[in-house]
Amino acid sequence: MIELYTRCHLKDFGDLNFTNVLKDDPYNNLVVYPRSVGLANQELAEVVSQAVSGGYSCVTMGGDHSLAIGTIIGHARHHPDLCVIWVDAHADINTPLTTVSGNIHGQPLSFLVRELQDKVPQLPGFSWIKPCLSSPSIVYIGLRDVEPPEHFILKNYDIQYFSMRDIDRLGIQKVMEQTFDRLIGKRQRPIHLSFDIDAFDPKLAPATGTPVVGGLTYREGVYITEEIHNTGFLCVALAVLNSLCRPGWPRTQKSICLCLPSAGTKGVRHHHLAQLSFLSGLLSALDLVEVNPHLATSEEEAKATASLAVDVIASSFGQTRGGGHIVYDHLPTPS
Ligand code: HAR
Ligand code: MN
Ligand code: MN
Ligand code: MN
Repeated sequence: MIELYTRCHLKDFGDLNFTNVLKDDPYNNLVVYPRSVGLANQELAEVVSQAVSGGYSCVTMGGDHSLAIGTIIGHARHHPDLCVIWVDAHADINTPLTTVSGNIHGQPLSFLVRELQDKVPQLPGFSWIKPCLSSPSIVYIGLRDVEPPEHFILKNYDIQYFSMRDIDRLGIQKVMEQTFDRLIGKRQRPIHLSFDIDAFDPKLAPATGTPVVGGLTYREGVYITEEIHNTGFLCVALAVLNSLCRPGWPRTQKSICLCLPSAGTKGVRHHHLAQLSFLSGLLSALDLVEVNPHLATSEEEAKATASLAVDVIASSFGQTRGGGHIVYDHLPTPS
């Protein structure tokens, strides 16, 4: 499906088998499986960095959200200037000292944000980790279950977030505009999209571990990924327009948007741009996490959640609700 509608070339890097470290006692009698999670992420980082260095946009399907430690570190080895869009009901930025649950899936970002490191103790199994993100390079979308220490971090470390309330207030289109202004307004950077399926409303995505009422609609979720895909389109459009049209064409995204319709009259066909768009693109890595069919109470629930995940991935790579003409370039003529 993804290959058909987007013409992406797909390579399956296979499943990773992780070893559970024996005698993996909790850190502080609270944080569970630190050595196993640390080691799994160390291996994951290696594979992701290989995939990204091979020129691929790397999709990682989980598994829980602690895997973002490995995917973001691996991604950053090749693209140190990356930015992160974190779509989630939760902020996942507790430190090992603020967590109440002890689950590492509620803490991954705390290990990655440079500015936070004097507040983060080193867990056993985590000594290989090098923080690779600065706090203004993260934008959250969909939050509605944020604990007080996490809220303190978001406010005091200059991390932008759009809660469900902000989406109600602004609408998803403005949210995406402001997200891109923040992350790629000044310079184009690779995007790491970390998408937790629990960002969606539990009615749509019931098969997940920590559902929270009041989540994204299908349309809001897919709009987010369509817009992320479109950043690539604009990026390539910019390159094509710059090389074929007027030198010194205004370089802001908004002006490029306006420029696109006139590109055809300059001899650059829309079709041509569309074909080029998937060769580039700012989306450089995608995590799709917290889908857990075992937690479904029926087969329908499991299937609904999984097919939602497929739509998130496909629309991130160019499947559009408006239809695409990439695979269709002429109409049959009556004889
Ligand atoms: N904030 C809670 C904790 O730290 C909940 C964790 C969230 N669960 C996830 N991650 N699915 O997004 O434990
Ligand atoms: Mn989990
Ligand atoms: Mn999460
Ligand atoms: Mn979550």
